[in-house]
Amino acid sequence: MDPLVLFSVVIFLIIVYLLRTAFQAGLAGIPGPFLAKFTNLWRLYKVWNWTFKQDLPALHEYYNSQLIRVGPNLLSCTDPRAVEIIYGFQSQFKKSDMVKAMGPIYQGKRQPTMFAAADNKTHAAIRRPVAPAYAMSKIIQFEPFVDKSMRLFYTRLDELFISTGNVCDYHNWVQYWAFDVISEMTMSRSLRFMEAGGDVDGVMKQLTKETDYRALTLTMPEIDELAKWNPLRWLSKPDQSASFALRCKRILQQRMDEQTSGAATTDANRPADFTSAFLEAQAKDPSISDGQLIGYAKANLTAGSDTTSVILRTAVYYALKQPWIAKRIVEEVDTKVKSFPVPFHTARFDLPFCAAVVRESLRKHFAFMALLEREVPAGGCELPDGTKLPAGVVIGMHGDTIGLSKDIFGENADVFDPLRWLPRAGESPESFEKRRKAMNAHDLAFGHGTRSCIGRHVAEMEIYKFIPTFFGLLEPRFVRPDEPWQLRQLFVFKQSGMDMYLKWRNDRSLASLGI
Ligand code: HEM
Ligand SMILES: *[C@@H]1O[C@H](CO)[C@@H](O)[C@H](O)[C@H]1NC(C)=O
Ligand SMILES: *[C@@H]1O[C@H](CO)[C@@H](O)[C@H](O)[C@H]1NC(C)=O
Ligand SMILES: CC(=O)N[C@H]1CO[C@H](CO)[C@@H](O)[C@@H]1O
Repeated sequence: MDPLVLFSVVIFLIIVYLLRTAFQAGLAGIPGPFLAKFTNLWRLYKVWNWTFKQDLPALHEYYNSQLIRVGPNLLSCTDPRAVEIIYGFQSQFKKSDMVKAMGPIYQGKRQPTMFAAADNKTHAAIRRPVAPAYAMSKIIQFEPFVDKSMRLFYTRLDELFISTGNVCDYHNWVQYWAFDVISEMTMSRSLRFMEAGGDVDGVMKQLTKETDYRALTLTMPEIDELAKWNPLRWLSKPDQSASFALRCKRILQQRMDEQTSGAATTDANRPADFTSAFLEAQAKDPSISDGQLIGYAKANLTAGSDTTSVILRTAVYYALKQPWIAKRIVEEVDTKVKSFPVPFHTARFDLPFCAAVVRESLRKHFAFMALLEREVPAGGCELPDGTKLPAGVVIGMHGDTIGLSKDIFGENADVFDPLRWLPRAGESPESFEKRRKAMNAHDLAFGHGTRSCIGRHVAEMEIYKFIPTFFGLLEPRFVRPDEPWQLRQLFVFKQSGMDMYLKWRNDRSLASLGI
């Protein structure tokens, strides 16, 4: 055949394919960026450029629609009424294919994880046996260990920054702390970031690399395939040879050996950590491999440290940028708190303003950059505004855009204002309760429904305790008070540039923590 004819045929077929993609049934009428109708490359570029999450609200505004098309088969929805339809306990929507790229790889095979399981059976099989380990009644047993790591946190801050007057890179230190806490809970071992005062064995760096890579594969899972034979040197696919995995593996192996040899019982007061829960699950179901256990632990460590530190940065940032907030936290702590670290129960139930700051931080900056994607089930669905979607279409909401809903969160939804979580002057208890319920039902910070965050209580214990303890003990001051923080937005939203000077408040010192 004439090469020119062949070439024309190929071009023709590509055009037909692109047009069919763009004008597929049920999606053709939904507005969105022109390129996004044809290819995921549009979104890949936005994610790569860190502007996907940031530009999403403006895109909805530009197209003046609660439903926009951000990929050939992907819709972003900001209609609060759709939360229950898409994520509710009764919903038949399953997780989209994007999560396939999420499972950790062990010995060349992708391990099924709770987060990444798409169908409800696999998901239930993974989640059900371990769910009890994440219940509040179990998590609260870890409070002494959270306290211990808080004491270490302040001891290190005192040594390195308070007593020397050096600048504290707060944005990093909260992550060291969150990491150490979650690794204590997961495997009764700390990764010792706080002791090192920095990265250990390049673990942190590796983790960022891995999550960055994941952010891109989530947009285009094909990248994962490409990376298998790695034609592009810059696309280095992270794998189990990485130091983080090796370190986890070593620690977990130790933990498992201890468990089997009975040595783990030396500390009788120690609550069973997640490793014990994994091991129990494995004893019941021997088909769960050690590799899976390591994958699980690693996934938990990543799920639990990046996200928690995002919220700890958000809360402290806005409290210092709007000094009335920090002032009010301090007043509340001074009247109600008797001991440090602030006990979880006090922090959660006796400090309404501090609790409101936590809720507002969770609302203001959703920790992930991606939509919470779900697939329209067989038979299609109808959205509250009457739009009908065919089966197989992927639809998602983003915590940031839903958080901007004025109907739900009030006219000032775009600003950080903890007061929205408290009764307003003159507001009747009934109308506050109604408002509060609506906000709770549309708060996507921890997701919603059967796939919502299983680690929520872990995160809440850390965050609720941290805020009043921090402001109760220290007087933080930004080094560059007039400059905004810097935002990195690939897989998780990550803030930096929160350098600060720290000093103890009046009569406070390490002794306030019983050290
Ligand atoms: C402030 C901290 C945290 C935030 C904001 C957060 C947020 C979320 C969100 C939004 C989801 C739902 C994802 C979806 O619907 O696609 C989720 C799921 C999940 N999170 Fe968290 N998370 C946090 C901390 C943690 C911690 C500490 C752990 C582990 C101990 C954890 C483990 C998980 C797991 C295993 C899932 C998957 C649950 C399932 O699919 O059944 N998270 N998280
Ligand atoms: C995103 O694109 C803009 C404009 O081309 C560029 O200035 C910016 O550095 C990019 N950001 C990243 C993170 O690549
Ligand atoms: C999974 O969903 C199907 C309907 O799609 C339902 O019949 C079944 O009970 C669900 N299974 C579990 C374990 O929730
Ligand atoms: C994010 C993630 O995958 N977390 C894991 C935490 O541990 C449980 C218990 O085994 C796993 O099922 C989860 O997948």
